Amino acid sequence: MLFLLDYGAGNVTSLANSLRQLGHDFRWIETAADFSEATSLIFPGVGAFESAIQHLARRGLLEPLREYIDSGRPYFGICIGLQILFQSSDEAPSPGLGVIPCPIQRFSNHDKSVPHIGWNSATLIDAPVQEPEKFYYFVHSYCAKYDPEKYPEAAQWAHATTQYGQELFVSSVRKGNVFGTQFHPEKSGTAGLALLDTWLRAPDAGPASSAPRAALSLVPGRGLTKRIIACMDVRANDAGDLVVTKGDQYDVREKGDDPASGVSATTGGAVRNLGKPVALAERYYTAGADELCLLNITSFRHSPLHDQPMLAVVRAAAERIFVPLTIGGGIKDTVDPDGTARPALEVASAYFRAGADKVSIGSEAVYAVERLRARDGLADGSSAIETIAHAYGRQAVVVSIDPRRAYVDANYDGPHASELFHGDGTTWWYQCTVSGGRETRDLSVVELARGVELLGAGEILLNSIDRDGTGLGFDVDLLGLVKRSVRIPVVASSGAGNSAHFVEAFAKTDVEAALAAGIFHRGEVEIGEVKNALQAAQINVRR
Ligand code: 1PR
Repeated sequence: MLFLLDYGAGNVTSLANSLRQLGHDFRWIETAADFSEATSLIFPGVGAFESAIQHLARRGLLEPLREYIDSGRPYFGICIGLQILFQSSDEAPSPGLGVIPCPIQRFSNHDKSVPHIGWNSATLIDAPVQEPEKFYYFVHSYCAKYDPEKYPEAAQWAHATTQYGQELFVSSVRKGNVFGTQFHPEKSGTAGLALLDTWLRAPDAGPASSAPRAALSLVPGRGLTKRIIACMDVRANDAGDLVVTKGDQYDVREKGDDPASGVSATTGGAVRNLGKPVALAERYYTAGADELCLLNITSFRHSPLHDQPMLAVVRAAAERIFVPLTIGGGIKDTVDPDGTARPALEVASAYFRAGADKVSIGSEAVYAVERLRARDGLADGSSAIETIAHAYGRQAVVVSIDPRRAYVDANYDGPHASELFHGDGTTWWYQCTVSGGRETRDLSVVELARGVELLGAGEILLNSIDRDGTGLGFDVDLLGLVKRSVRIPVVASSGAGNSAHFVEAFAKTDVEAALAAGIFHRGEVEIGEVKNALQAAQINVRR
């Protein structure tokens, strides 16, 4: 019987969905006694090494896990489930299982963003023939460096390596009964599902090569691909159904009178309805989107966790799509109708359990940075960013920023004077907003981006209210500014009108991903077309 080991990390639901999709039965390890019934075991970790070790130790599962692996029965570790096999991790004081005598170390962020988030290739060390490149989804800040001179014994375990910037790391290990991947097969589309299925059909990995490993050199042009993300802004329409909508500069209502509702132009027409969220998500997954994003855009209103319809949408989407899913809107402390308080961490946990891989925090991140500023930059661990990053790892926390240009006199010398841009006879800085742009705050986009990075955000989703829905292209001034201010990945958003706009964003700035909504929903541009244009411009993408 196949068993899955769940220590409360984020990606167990995704793995369970993948196994169901592939038609494999499984059970969960609940107690130490369950290990004796397991004939194969998958440990799908994500997040923090220390919380994984502590959680297993608290539940009395750490030693039984070691005994299970020593017994020679098949083991497949994913991400933290791979890292735990190693001697130690820079991330944590607790030792690992020590099966592989080598430390897990942090990526250097001198030449690149950390975490390493996105699709990268895994090159098999002993591939008999040169196989076509396969791409898998990675999300981690720590790795086992591939260094046969320094760690010859550990290099013997290496099954595949991956290049990120100027570093080469072990992306899968294989020896005897043990197999492990640093990437997430459950989130790696058809390539990942095929890899899982192959292992499940023959889980005895077999002997690894005993030949000494040679040093490998970096290959120019190889490495992390640029991600293309489809975003669905979701809200209830006037009939109460959850629909994907799309605004112009955040106004999602039809212009002009709406005969059905009798609402006049002065108060706004009906909510634009561009389709059902789950059906659209499935369409974008099939079309090759590298990631999907679902944003509950009315969550600035009261958004209780009890009976939350977005949870059902996430659950249904996660059963059908096998690329990462980010959920945003309403990730904050809430109160249910019966008065039960739900801290942001509990709200996020409900979305992770439903199948989300990351949560995106909007307004609450602005308030958290304002509080941080009031404490002279001292983090106190209380914000939603901190509590969620602590429990699930920073890679699971995205901050969605909704900035708007604030126009000032050309001779402005106020507090944001160092962040001014000039063009077409105007001068501006980028000001943050909350509640879907309804309220501006005295905080610049640079202050917000740096603040959320300090609090523990793993990625920034950078919208632009000025460009949203206009089709005029991404605001490259804004992208460059934020990208230069932080060391975490940045996703460009708002304004895409054609494929050339994606090329421009990646050519002119170092953003890691670009997101669009309207052009994909209206079928004006296909995801494949965008990737063709990027490839033609020598920009590395997943095919
Ligand atoms: O504040 O934590 O509850 O989060 C609310 C979330 O909802 C935030 O991520 C915020 O950006 C989003 N949101 C709120 N109101 C709106 C609105 O449109 N009225 N949508 C809204 C933001 C922006 C992008 C959009 C891109 C690309 N949508 O998600 O998809 O601009 O569009 P385009 O390619 O068509 O130009 P909280």
